[in-house]
Amino acid sequence: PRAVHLTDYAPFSHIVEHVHLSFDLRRSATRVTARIGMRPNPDATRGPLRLDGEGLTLLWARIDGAEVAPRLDATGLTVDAPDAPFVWECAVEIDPSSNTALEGLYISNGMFCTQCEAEGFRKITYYPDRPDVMAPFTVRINSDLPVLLSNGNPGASGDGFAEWEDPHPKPAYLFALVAGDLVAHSDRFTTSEGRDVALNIWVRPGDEDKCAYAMDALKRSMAWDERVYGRAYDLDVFNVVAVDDFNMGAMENKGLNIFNARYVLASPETATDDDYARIESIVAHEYFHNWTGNRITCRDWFQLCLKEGLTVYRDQQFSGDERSHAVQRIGDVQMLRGRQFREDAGPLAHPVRPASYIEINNFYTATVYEKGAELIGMLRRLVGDDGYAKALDLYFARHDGQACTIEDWLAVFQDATGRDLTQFKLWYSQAGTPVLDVDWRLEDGTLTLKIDAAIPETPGQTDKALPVIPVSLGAIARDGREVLATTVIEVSETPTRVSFDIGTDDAVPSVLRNFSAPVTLNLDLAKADRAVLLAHDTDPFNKWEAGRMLAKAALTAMVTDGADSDPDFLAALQPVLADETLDPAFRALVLGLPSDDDMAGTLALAGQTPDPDAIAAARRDLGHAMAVDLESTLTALYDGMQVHGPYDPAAADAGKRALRNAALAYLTKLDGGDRARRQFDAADNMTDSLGALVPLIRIGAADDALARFYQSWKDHRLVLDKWFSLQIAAAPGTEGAAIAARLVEHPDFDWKNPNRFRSVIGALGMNHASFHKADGSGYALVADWLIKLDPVNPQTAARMTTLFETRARYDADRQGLMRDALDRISAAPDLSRDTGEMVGRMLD
Ligand code: DPP
Ligand code: ZN
Repeated sequence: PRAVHLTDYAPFSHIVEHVHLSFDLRRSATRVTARIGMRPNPDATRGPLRLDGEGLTLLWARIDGAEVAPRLDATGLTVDAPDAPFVWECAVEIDPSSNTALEGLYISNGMFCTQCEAEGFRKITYYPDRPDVMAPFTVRINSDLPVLLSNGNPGASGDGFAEWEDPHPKPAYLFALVAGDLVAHSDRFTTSEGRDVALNIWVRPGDEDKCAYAMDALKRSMAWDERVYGRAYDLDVFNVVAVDDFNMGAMENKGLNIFNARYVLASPETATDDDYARIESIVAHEYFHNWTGNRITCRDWFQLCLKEGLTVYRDQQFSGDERSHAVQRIGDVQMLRGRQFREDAGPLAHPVRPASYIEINNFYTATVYEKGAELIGMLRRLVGDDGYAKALDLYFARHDGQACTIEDWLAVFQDATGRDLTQFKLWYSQAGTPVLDVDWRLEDGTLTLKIDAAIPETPGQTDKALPVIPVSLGAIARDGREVLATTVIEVSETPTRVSFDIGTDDAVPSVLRNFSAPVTLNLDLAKADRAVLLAHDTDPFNKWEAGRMLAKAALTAMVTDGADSDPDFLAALQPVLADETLDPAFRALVLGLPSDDDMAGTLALAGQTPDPDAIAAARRDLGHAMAVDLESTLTALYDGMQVHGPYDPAAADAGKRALRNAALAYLTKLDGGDRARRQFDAADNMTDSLGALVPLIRIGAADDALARFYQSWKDHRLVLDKWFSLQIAAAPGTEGAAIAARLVEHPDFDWKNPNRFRSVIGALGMNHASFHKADGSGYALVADWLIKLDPVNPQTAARMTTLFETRARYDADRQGLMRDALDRISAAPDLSRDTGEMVGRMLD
């Protein structure tokens, strides 16, 4: 397959003025008739009309009413068209019932639904399937199913049909259609512009009692976007549909968002606090796309971060405002490090704006999304809050209705603030996580920092120039006073030297506050100095980070030198955990240890070869030492953080449950599971139920609880996903591989459902010691199943190959076994373009 290059962009030959689609829905023979008004594009080179199309049976085609015979090939058709405005019409037949790839029009549990981003529309009809072709759509759906939905506002409807009209020009990737036996949870919202909007969350009958939280999150998102960005909703209806079979999290189709059911449905009995938080952020994310993505879209798929980085940034801001900025930031950074830094350090590293791709679906990555969001945060730090607000106003005013580029985006910042962003722009084109080596000295009351910056090599990129890096810093005296308030410096050359008069030599620098840039920081601090920051830093991120660095140092010493658990670390933790002035959610984060995968990456970055068994053992031993050493504090937290009254998913109660359950996880190492079993028996919500079940799984004492959990929830898909995934992901030792091998035989392992597949095969990847089991059984099982899934659902298979992206970290034996697994996948007959590209990059 050929690669597509950013530099090859050319505008489409024609302008699409209007699209009308008519669907006769039938399970295995749906007929789609299109009538599309077009005219030559004065800004493009003249040529025949080329339309994308895949897997379509063309029944007839006409131009201006006269039958034509286009030249058909595997990826579309070509036809000569008049050098003047004309109407293209065609009818195609497609087979939704055999569409297991879940791209285009498919059937999930009897419901017709679509997924068009990025290039699924070409599986519905012939069309210029590219984001810079925007047009208003009208749609007619003919079907006996009771609920028929498409984008925009409802038009006429009656027995067996419904019409929809979307006045806002949109690219084809935002097209959506849903038809099924659905019920709505409905509400209304009046916008700041006075528009009365009908809100509906459509679900399968029986699920309507699980929509209230998503609806609440939607209304709060609508109000927030008006308040913070001045953006109001622009249609009379906003529909959300929950679908069981879905490759991604959710999709922002104009006026008709389609969601993976797991990110909509929640009740206290079935969803955890984390599920609620994720529902809130994804509902917000998709809603915010209405302006950042839909009203202003991307010129081409290389610009994906234009909508995704910005929209992730906006949803993170929203969640921070609704909950806690500190807790949100720590969670976002954990995710960034766990997924994006890992990606950036391996064979799949790519710039936030890639320069080429074979299959665009492979670039919906942590780099595009999460690092893309970090770039927005850095821009804001560089131009200030007012500059950011002015730039965003200009962006919406200047580009509404357009398909834009990163150049357009940066130009609004330059024009609104006068700031030259040439050096900043390097962030978009260079892969790799910059490393900052910081030397510091404190003499005569002056704190001096020397910062060396470099970006490691990544595939296809060796010599890199330094992008400007905003580094936020302060200093804390050893008696606990802040002696330097937060200041942002710009590292634009290497080395960069700065000094601050802080009036004391008895202080500790606090560098990269609030994680002001997505970089790796090497700053040599003594343990005692880190303990000062853990106790006193006014920046909550760096307060947490100080504890994390102590934990990593302790674990590293245990793994590499066979050291005992570090008593200084344990002593430094205790007062923070017991500090009643600190948010329980924050304290829960302080109590968490770095994951095995995080430790493996940390050791690899330090030039060592991580031993998965040794890492797991060190984590277990340190956890046990924490339990013993902190037992009275943990017991007090367990008893004191109990939440009374009806379940409320909001941050305050969720934080208490998080801290209480974190304490329980440690105490379970000491009490043989007595408390956990009692909590499991008494729990009236899923958070407390799993808060007890997971520690029991970890100590190998959950057989009875798991059996009861299965009996209670075997008919509830989303909860059963948890049952599958937790017993694999939390399995002690290296048992996860054998448990996964057993669970793939379970009658409820419906492997064609992406959520279920991920909750078994993906869950094994979340159990580091089991996936990397020395006999290679973890790798082999994943490879077997990816080979099996690939012909059925290439997108989900390709995504999961990333489990192998860390191969280079490990010892020669494991590397060989992982290569064998990749070789086997690569040799599979008729491997998809998706998986082929991913495996190819990893085997290069
Ligand atoms: N555009 C979707 C999202 O990020 C993914 N396809 O919400
Ligand atoms: Zn998005």
